[in-house]
Amino acid sequence: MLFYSVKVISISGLNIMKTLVIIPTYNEIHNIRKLLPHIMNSYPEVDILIVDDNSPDGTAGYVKNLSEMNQKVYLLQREKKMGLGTAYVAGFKFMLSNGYEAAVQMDADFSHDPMEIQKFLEKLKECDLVIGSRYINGVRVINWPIRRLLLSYFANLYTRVVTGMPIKDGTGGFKCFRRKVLQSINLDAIHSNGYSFQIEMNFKAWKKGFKLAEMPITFVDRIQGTSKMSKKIVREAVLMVWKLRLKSIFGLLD
Ligand SMILES: Nc1nc2c(ncn2[C@@H]2O[C@H](COP(=O)(O)OP(=O)(O)O)[C@@H](O)[C@H]2O)c(=O)[nH]1
Ligand SMILES: [Mg+2]
Repeated sequence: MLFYSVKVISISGLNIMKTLVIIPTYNEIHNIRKLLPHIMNSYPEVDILIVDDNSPDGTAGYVKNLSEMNQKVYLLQREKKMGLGTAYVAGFKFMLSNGYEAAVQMDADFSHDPMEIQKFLEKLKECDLVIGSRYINGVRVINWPIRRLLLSYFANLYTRVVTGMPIKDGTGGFKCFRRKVLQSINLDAIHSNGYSFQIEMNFKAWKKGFKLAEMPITFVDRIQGTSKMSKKIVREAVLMVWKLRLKSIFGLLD
């Protein structure tokens, strides 16, 4: 009797877990038109979910068309702009209820290089949450005004000191989660939005004892579209780190 051993090798050479790439969008039509085909061609085995907040520029219309032609692309359309954090929470819930093993989160504006996705998935084999880091092994940020770089750098230093979490880039948005991390965090209790959303997710995963690993990435400022960063987002983060620290001291972290 003959036995055949069949080895499944994916087209990109990655033998990966069932993966969903989640991308929140607000007025990203110029970027998403290039980014989606880029990811689809480079990683034919991953699924992509766009969470759009009714962008006036028609981002959702483009994604909807694509999703009707391609089973790998999904669109979650929300009524109005509700912030990055709740967009990710909606994406994570979709990921959990559809049986994915890994979730990659990234921005739509090419600040996060889609070619790095492969490295995130490789790294996830040794840990539970991979955090793309601009601030390990030097500083790798391209085209940001010095003002914004300093704000980000010192926000990270502040976060590290207040929370005690040993992460150099806790505010970055290019990350990869194992299913069990998202399953164990109470997503309904996540209310923060901008930078503090990233910090809150890292902190809760860390406090639950999951293995976090930082991986060097190069962040390039967007060329198309505009940033949705605001003073409100910075203020929210300043307070949130204290809330997290105090809640964890008093055992109130949900
Ligand atoms: N769905 C949704 N996406 C958002 C919202 N705010 C920002 N985004 C998206 O989140 C990503 C990061 O936002 P961006 O403005 O580039 O922030 P910055 O990189 O910190 O300047 C981009 O893909 C945005 O389109 C929002 O309120 N809702
Ligand atoms: Mg950006």
